[in-house]
Amino acid sequence: MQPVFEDTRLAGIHQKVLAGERLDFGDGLALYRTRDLLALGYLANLVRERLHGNITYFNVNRHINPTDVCVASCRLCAYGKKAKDPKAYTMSLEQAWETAGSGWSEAVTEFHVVGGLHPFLTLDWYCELFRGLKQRHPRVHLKALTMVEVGYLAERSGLSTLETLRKLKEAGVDSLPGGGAEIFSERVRRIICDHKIGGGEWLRIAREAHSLGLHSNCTMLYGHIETDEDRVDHLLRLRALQDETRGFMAFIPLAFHPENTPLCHIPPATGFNDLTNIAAARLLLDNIPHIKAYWVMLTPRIAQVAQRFGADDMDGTLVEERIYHDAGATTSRSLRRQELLRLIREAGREPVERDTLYRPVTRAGTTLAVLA
Ligand code: V47
Repeated sequence: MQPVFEDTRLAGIHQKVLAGERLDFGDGLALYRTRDLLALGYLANLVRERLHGNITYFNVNRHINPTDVCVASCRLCAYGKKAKDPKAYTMSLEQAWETAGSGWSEAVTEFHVVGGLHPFLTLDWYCELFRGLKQRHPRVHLKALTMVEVGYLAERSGLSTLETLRKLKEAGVDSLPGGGAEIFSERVRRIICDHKIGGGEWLRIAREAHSLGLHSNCTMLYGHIETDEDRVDHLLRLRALQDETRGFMAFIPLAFHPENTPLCHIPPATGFNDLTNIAAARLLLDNIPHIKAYWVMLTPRIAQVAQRFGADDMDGTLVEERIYHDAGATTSRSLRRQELLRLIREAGREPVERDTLYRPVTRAGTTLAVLA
């Protein structure tokens, strides 16, 4: 029996989804403008289950933020501090290596390393950091530095971004996280992050990373001053780059947390908004394999529901999250593997622990997801 769509614009999209046809800009706007959230979720879930069946991925990772000192003063950010701020911190290399080894590091398969744009830390310092991490934890995948940090390090070292990426890869970087993309619209960037590289630059550096065989993720920051058109434009620009490179592994929609930022007057995103973004992304990004429901930002509750609205990943254990917590996130800073398993199973999905490249993690021939 054909489902009946309250919002007639979704009926046409349903036909395209069934035929595996690509959605266009107008379809994207219809996805963002519908109030028939359950129909939207139904459509996104069709695609999600076609791609991943009943599996929900998660990983055992650790965030390392070596410094919160940042020369940029982005209005969206509650994390970055000026070097002279007494509350600012910068780890020494030894501290960063020690941080990596602390916590529940025995099963960690990924270090997620990002931080501020520090005025004095050099490309050589970062290369030493990564070499030291690899030496101490040779089996742990290094997902490190956003396109924004790469652009800044290139500028400061006088090298091209391609050469900078080459050096980082030589030092042990295995892939790049998806942060810093925000919203590609220049009008919006001028207001929320005018000190950052432009959207075109972000995409150019991602293209270069992919050309070197470095995979990356990609993100979009929503829930501030962007329009529906800005969101669809952002997603379609990511999709166009993915057609070229196939280098993106996962897309992560990030809800803006206004607390402690200069944009604190903006009301925070709602659950309706969160689920709409997950579903619209799944439907528009037909060439990006995974959609992550980042539980820290969404709350574990919404991240669970998102597994029925297009998401197939929950991100990981994190151990110590700082960026969202400085912006007032009230979620925990970490989740144990057992808790992630419970959340996923309760949502009726089958948990699979993955590494950064989405290969199932095995230990002595048994998947860790099964062991736990
Ligand atoms: O780049 C900063 C955003 C990003 C705020 O690649 C804020 O696997 C909301 O990129 N409110 C960092 N968002 C997080 C990120 C990420 C997270 C999880 C997994 C991956 C991955 C990447 O958070 C920043 C920026 O876009 N951000 N400040 C704020 N006040």
